[in-house]
Amino acid sequence: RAASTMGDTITDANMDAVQRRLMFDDECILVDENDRVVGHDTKYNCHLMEKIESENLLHRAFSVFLFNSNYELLLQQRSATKVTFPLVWTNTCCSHPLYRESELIEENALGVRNAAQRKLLDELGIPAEDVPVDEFTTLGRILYKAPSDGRWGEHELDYLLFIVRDVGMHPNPDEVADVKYVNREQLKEILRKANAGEDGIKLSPWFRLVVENFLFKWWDHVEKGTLMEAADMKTIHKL
Ligand code: DMA
Ligand code: MN
Repeated sequence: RAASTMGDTITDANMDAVQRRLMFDDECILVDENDRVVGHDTKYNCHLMEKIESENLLHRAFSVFLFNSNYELLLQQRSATKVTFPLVWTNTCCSHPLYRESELIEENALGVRNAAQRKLLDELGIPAEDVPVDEFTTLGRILYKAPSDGRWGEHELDYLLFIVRDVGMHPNPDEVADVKYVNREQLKEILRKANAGEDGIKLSPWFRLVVENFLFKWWDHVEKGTLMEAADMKTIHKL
């Protein structure tokens, strides 16, 4: 295939058709470092490292952490066809609020929560009624940059959303290779394997940042039902 001459980098020619459509149809929200909306651009442009660097493009994103009633966290392994970070293990669901009225609503991050509900259905087949937008807790925001390969990467202002619900699920194979609920000990074992390079397990850079900075202390709040106490929507953590 065409990519063989350039490692595994995905080119326009060999990009998966489903992922290509999303790259051009999804219009991401451009923000400044204070999360103020400054414009919009295609998902394609927002994830090209060259554009990110030359135009300092930063876009808004979200990361959902869904726990069941046993307080186990749902992880997903990204599909092999994802343009960025294929086959890495990560939190439940990640994507971008789009430049459209329903997903630009800033009050209590409702736009981001609407987008999260949309993508939990698209990626994991979780019905909207199983993840009501009012059930998400917005814990905080992180700003990070992470190359995926030579050509693609992330530069995001990422909203961290937690939800504790038992849900129905039908993963979409275009998006998701595998799913798994884990308790803390099981996640620590996955981290150990990823760090040791065992079983080919890789973690996404944003999931790693959340794990290293916040996840285990927030997990205590999940179990105690005190997540609101941990929320800080004033700070933007530059990681
Ligand atoms: C983008 O996720 C968002 C984060 C926090 C990395 P993604 O690459 O899974 O987006 P999409 O599902 O829209 O392809
Ligand atoms: Mn992104």
